[in-house]
Amino acid sequence: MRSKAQQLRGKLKRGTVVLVGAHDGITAKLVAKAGFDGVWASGFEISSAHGVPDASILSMEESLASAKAIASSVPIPMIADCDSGYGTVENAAKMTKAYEAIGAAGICIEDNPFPKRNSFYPGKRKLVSPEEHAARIAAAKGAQKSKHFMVIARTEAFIAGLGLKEALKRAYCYEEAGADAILVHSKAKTPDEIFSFAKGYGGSLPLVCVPTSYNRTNVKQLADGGYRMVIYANYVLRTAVAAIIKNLEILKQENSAYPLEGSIVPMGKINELVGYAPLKHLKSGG
Ligand code: SPV
Ligand code: MG
Repeated sequence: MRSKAQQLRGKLKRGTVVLVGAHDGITAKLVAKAGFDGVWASGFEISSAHGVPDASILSMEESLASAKAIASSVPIPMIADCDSGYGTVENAAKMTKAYEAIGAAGICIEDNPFPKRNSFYPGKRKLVSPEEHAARIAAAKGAQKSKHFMVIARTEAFIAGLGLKEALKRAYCYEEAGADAILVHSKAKTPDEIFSFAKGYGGSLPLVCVPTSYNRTNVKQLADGGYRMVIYANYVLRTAVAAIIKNLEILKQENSAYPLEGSIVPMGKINELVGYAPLKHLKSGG
């Protein structure tokens, strides 16, 4: 049987793939059921789901446990957002082995320092040198077992205000270090930055984007602009939070669960999602 990493590489060969962020088993199952190509174990979603900021507050082990719940809940490939690699090159190598062992099809490491801060948090930021990040990428590539496992190198050059030239320089440096794809992040309201990057990029790796701030640009436009992987990183959590806020307000106001009936799923739907089957062989009926 083809591994999930092989599945992902196969899909990438055929066209532009779409991944959606999740933070636990059930949200990953919903992403898979909706028909997306893969699931993104989002650092932002996983941190937020633990009630803490996306700023290297969770340990690698804590994030890994969430990623394991995600990977083991779905038949589709998972790429794990591994932030800035949890420290030194040795940490990056250890982390790669751990993520591959829990069933990740690939990981993504960004050129932020450790500890990192989410790309959309305000304030000035300084990236690690291209050489330092290239060393993390090389360490990750050296640590993987299967040749199909993917290491995505992410540059935050645009996020840090360093411009196109620096973004391209970093991409070539990470490609040279053995990366399997380049994720170029941007917080611009339009896709101009990422399109200029794709136009200027003369390397051979598939390009990956995260259309959060330029959300009017659809998958077809991103594919036409040169992107082979599109990650909708945080929409599941934001959808859930919007629905929860609304219904908790109603519950508090009405002091009754009845008004929620039309806007919640029946318990049977949850049972179906998690694969609950009554244990008929037990005398009690399970
Ligand atoms: C994440 O989902 O954690 C990401 C994407 O890294 S972003 O939050 O846009 O940086
Ligand atoms: Mg992240």
